[in-house]
Amino acid sequence: MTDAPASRPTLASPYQSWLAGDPEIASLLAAEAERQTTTLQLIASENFTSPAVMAATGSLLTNKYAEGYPGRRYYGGNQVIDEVEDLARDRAKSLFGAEHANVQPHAGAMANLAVYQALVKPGETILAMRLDQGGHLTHGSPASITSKVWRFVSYGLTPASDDPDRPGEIIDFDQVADLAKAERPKLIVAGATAYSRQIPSEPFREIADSVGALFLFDLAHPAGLVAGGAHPSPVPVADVVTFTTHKTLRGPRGGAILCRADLAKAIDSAVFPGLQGGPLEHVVAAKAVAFAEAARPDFRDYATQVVANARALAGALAGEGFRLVSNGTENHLMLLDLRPFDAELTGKEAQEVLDRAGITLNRNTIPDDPRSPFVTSGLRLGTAAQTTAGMGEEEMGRVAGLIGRALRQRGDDDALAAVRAEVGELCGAFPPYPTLAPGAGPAGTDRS
Ligand code: DSN
Repeated sequence: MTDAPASRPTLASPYQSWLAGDPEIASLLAAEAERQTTTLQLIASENFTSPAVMAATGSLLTNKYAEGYPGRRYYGGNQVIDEVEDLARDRAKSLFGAEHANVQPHAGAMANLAVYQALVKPGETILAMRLDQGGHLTHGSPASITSKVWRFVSYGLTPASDDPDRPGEIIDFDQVADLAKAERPKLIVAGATAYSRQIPSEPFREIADSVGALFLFDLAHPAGLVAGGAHPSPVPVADVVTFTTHKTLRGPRGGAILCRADLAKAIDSAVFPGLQGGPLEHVVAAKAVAFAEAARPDFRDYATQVVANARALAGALAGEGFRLVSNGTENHLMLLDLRPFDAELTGKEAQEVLDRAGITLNRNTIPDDPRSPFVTSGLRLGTAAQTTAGMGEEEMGRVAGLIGRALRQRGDDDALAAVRAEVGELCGAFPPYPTLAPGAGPAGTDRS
């Protein structure tokens, strides 16, 4: 257990002192603040959101019920809330060039469910990417409610290839086209959670048009890259785009939907009252803050650096003896095949060893993984968070070296402790919240 909060830095929350009456939670927040700032955050779906986003998330808007939409609420007293939500919708539309935005989904999963509910009748067919090839649970995994309500058909990746000029393990568009022709889906879904290449929208659009299907792009992971101009935008091409606000977009935890104006009513009704009750307006306010931050010129630099860092990290990890799924990365993440590094090492063990060394990431199945999803032969890593903290390509080389060392010496506690100490030193030079932590951070990292 950690010390009392009074002896801790207060970066755990802008309101840490208000938690004095709950020392248990205050202490846990302080411990998490320490973990986030002294260890490497390489989970591809995480980021360090700004103090302004945290302030809005922690605001008194959490007190307000606002079922409905601006101008059409079921409770009184929503004048301010309406302005907040209108601002969030307008900023989302402007950031992505969309005709309509719904900023109420509590999460990306809810956003996808709402789109299915709006556009596809129960039992009708949806074509999406298989979970074990990089898709998401809500793309029809047998474990997800989505597969119980709708009939899913899944596409996957091309076979692995050693040819650097023709990488394998990329979306198999021939398969997408063949399945679309054979199954006549109502909706085709693009998007993934563990796919390291850019996903073009045009081939999906063409295939959808050829069979009269609608086209949803699940932009959960690269939304920030699109906002920052580092990934092509699906917004002008797809009928609907869902995304999460907390990954590369660096906002609060939540989801959102963009769509054409003619689909707005169906999408809005599917979110509320179809799926959710009262929206989380404190989170909607924080989404508005994040959309404004992502529209600033420095966010373009950030998005470019995220991708450059991913490329540097991937190259350095290949040098350590890992195999990169699809031979590399074009976005913020990469998938490592551990088997060429060490045939005995599983993703589960690697994740646990790296946790002990202060390196946080997640195990992940690789395409056609012989091991179970709980064990896996792979790791997924992303650069969104440590890029926010100010790290660049040089640091990515160091990070790859630390990962290789920790995994090679995983039976040696002293060696792991030495890696942990170096990780602490590296993180100490790149504080994600220089204005909240004691002392000043390096130039250029102050986002307050
Ligand atoms: N859990 C998210 C991720 O890590 O990619 C997807 O929902």
